[in-house]
Amino acid sequence: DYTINQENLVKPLVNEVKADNILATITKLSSFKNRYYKGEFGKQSATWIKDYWSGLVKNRTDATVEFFPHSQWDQPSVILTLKGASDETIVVGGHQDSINGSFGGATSTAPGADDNASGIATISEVIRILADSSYQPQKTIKFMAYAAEEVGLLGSKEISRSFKQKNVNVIGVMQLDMTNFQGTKDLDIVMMRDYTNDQQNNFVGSIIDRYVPGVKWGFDKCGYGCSDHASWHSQGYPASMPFEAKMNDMNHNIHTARDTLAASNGNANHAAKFAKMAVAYIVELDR
Ligand code: LEU
Repeated sequence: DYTINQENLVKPLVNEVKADNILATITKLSSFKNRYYKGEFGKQSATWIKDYWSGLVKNRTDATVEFFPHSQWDQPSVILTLKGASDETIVVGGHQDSINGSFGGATSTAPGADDNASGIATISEVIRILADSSYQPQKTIKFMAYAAEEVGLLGSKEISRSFKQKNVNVIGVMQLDMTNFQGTKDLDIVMMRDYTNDQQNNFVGSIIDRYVPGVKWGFDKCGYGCSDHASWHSQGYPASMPFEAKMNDMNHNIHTARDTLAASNGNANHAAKFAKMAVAYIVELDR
């Protein structure tokens, strides 16, 4: 449920978040020429994420990392599972693919440092912290790097449909897509109201107030199913989309060769706020 009462567990984990780890992951992911859903680079980057996440959990016997293959294109999604005693499932995900322009292309330059190396790097830091701590999940926690978001949420559509078909009891979904560009001066985290669950959005807001002091949050709308949370929402699962800025103020270099780390200030301080929020969200929802 949405009560907040795990301070003894949550606080030390939140304190473990290190922006420099997020920075290193963004640097690596944005060094691929692109992470397009078709072509060699998008496959290579998926393999890199799978290997990286496998290394983060190598000392955990309760963890598995798998590809979720897609039949219509080569780039697989990546799913890391921390298995708890209960089948109730918490999903924290973001898309791994990047794109240049609306038409993309397997050879164009698309570093996607903010869109969405930042989200995958934020998630990776959460994985590292939970894996390194002695934290034992009660529920099942799944981290996802979706393929093919930029071409119509394709990877997350297949995954959320298959979860629904198998009746997986997903009790909460958090989408991290663009976490490292602070475009709105007086706001740090902006909860998108459309294609999301109001109650869970308010819960995430309360999580921020309690565990990420000094971070200001508010609401806005995408105006369309702007990211993978919409896939889960369409299947009836409660989803939230905490975003880097108000829609109008977001990073306007995305989908170009200029979506570099330098264009997000060259540090990962903004994304670190999202990692703190996500750790606290997972542990509070897990208990
Ligand atoms: N990163 C998203 C996309 O390119 C857009 C953003 C507004 C959430 O699909």
